[in-house]
Amino acid sequence: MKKRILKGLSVLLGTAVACETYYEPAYGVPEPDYGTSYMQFRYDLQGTVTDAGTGDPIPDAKVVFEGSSDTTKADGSWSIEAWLGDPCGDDCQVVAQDVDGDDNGSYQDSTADIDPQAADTGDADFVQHDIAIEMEPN
Ligand SMILES: [Ca+2]
Repeated sequence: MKKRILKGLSVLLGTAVACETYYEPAYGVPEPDYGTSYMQFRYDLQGTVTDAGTGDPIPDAKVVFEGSSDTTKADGSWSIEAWLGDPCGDDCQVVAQDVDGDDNGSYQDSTADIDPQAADTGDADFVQHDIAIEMEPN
């Protein structure tokens, strides 16, 4: 009885080892994957953030697009390069946030719909450089 179990085990183990050995080469050679998960669309966005009341530029505001962000410079300008797995289509938005509190004024978050255009040339897939975001003072 004990012998039969041992024999059975060795057969099982032998099979397992054989299977592993047999399949191992398949793991060592990654197959090319042309699925959509590897498609990336580059967004090249630029714009300004200004005070909705005075038109003055707002420095040090945070501008966010699909998880990528930039901080506005002294002249209110910002630029974001983002890579997305899917084009944002009709839902393209940027959000400006006052992240420095009452320094240089206090502003409400502002969301702007944008419409980046597919690029014919260059290496950016979608481009928009004239995104003007106005923030309302609190
Ligand atoms: Ca502020």
